[in-house]
Amino acid sequence: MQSVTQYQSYISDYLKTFKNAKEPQTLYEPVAYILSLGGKRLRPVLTLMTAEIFGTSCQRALDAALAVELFHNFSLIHDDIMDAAPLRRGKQTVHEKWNTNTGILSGDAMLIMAYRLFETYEPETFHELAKLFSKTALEVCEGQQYDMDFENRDDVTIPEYLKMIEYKTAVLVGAAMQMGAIVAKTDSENKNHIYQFGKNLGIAFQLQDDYLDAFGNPETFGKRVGGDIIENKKTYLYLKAIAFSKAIDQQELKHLYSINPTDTTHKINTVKQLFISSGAAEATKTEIKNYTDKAFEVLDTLRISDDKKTVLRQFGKQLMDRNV
Ligand code: GRG
Repeated sequence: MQSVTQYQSYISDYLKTFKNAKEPQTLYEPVAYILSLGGKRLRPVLTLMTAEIFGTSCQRALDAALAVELFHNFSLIHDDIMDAAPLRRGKQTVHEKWNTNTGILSGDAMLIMAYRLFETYEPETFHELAKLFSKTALEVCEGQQYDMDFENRDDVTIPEYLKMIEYKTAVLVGAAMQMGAIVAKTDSENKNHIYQFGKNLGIAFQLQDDYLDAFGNPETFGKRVGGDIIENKKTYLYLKAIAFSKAIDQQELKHLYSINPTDTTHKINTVKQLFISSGAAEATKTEIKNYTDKAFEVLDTLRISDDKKTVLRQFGKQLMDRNV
């Protein structure tokens, strides 16, 4: 097993060989740009790590890992367009730097580039990877649509919200890990269990993302802190705050989530205060831990050595404590 930093550097090195000058530059420059912004490379790291956990060289999993990262970056470009987000990874979003149509088309190209990377595998592995990828991509679309639908609803429940983040975010984390297992040709039980591990970790990861969006450090978070509040996004924090609050605070929260002031400072600060005083901030932390623990329970069912389980557990703990 190798360190996360080592896996990250394999991915960066591989990305350098992947980026060759192609025409039209107007299509490929935004692709190179978003990939150059880095990010944590969480998903491809998990693909490489899982491949090694199930006994194959992580080099064999590089194409699958890159496919996952390309897909993730494609979805970020499109998500930023949908959200009209100005910043991604602390830099201008693709549609801000170029324009919306460029963002759409370069994103589409990335999705196709991702599929093509599976062509490097033998037919059986190719088939398994492509099948998982298509299923996952459709679920991500469904998750995104639920997210958009929720913007127009006042009655979103916590289970509905959890389902939405499972689809929008967590299934890709599960798939990233299962891809490593597929490349390593482990048995189907291991493949299913590692998917469940990744999915639960992915739900914890998205809840942490919600938490950091409100309470993260603006210098390290890479996105506008308070972005979800400004956009009136009914995240886990909001739903819990509504559930826990007395009528008067509920009314204030609902009012704040119905306005779009030019100066957002007061709105962000008041909402954050209500998240804390209602107990929603603490409940979100607890739920992050619950989903991380759920992932750890799955570890017991995996047929791998204890030291490999320790590596996975360590990774989960780091994610739970992250601040970027
Ligand atoms: C699948 C065909 C198809 C369309 C995509 C736009 C869209 C539909 C889905 C959006 C999915 C999305 C952006 C979910 C959010 C996931 C998330 C938590 C992103 C942040 O991930 P990090 O923190 O980012 O890993 P870095 O920058 O570290 O890579």
